[in-house]
Amino acid sequence: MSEPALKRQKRVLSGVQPSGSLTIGNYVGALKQWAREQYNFESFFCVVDLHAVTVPYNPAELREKTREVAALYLACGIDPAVSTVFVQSHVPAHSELAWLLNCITPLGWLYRMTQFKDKAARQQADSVGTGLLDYPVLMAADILLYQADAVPVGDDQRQHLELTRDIAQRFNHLFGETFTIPEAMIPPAGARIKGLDNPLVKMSKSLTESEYHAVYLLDPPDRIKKKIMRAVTDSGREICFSDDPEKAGVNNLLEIYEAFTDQPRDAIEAHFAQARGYGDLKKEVAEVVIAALQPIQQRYRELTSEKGFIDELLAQGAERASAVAEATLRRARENMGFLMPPG
Ligand code: AQP
Repeated sequence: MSEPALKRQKRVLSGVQPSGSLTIGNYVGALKQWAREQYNFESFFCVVDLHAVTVPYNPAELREKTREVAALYLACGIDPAVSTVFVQSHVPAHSELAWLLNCITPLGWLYRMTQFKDKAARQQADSVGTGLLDYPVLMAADILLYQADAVPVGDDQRQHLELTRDIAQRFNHLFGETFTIPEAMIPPAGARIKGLDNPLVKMSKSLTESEYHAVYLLDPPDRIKKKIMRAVTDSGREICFSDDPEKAGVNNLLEIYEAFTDQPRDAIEAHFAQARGYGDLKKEVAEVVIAALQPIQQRYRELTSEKGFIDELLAQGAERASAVAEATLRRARENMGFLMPPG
């Protein structure tokens, strides 16, 4: 049976891939918003492990990172008593709905995705997996299964969200009202943090060539300071927000400061007007990042010291998520004309 859409609380669904160590980009673009919004919505947050296998990976590391990412969700403020936290592959409905949606998604829509083009370009052309191209369809399934109204993500996921909306509209048009059409929820600050080593590219957990590219949530304070003090800037002195690619490094540091302090831009520029140079800016950015990550790291250590705690929580989360996901999947299958099994 379909859910009574008008009666239920608005929902959010989001996830992060366990494809590396979480960065401050993942934190301000996604997790920080989730922690804030969980009280305004019925919330589902999953560790999207099926997405992490769309590029070459190490199985033992995948298992370890899946637990690590789940523990970091909680350490960053996701309350499992309020939100449902689970692992994507523990709810098989994600894979099944992805198959159904594959069959109504034109290939041309997928070839246009910039993340596919970027990630495919990092591999030998003949070893790019079909899953990498199909990734946004699985992401659409993740979102549509929970009838999510909003999806809190960083700016890089905007195009995938648009595709999810297109797929949902196409399905509803072909088979009748089945899915809620979701909106992207992009944070006002920190929506696209750039690499410290190259402020022209997005900071990514899977870009590991340079040890100075990203600050990771579990980096010790001295490493964080070292990375930020070495961030690429320019040869000028002016500390202000700017779209000029020449000033991208300073702009990125200011955006990190903005995202971590929640201060308005004019107050930040006024604050740094007296700075003696970029060294002062970097020092203060390092201080606010270290101060914000310290309690997260402390909580992470507490959560992971209790053996089995995270696994138990994920089992409960999968049960709660499955109940919602199965109901939507059943409705999608019925509407598509599949003969339903008895019961
Ligand atoms: N640099 C960033 N600034 C702001 N938000 C960001 N996000 C990622 N990087 C930044 C947001 O974090 C969530 C993570 O999503 P994901 O793990 O599914 O994949 P992604 O978007 O591709 O993130 P990464 O870190 O770049 O992962 P890899 O390297 O594995 O591809 C999303 O909400 C994203 O917007």
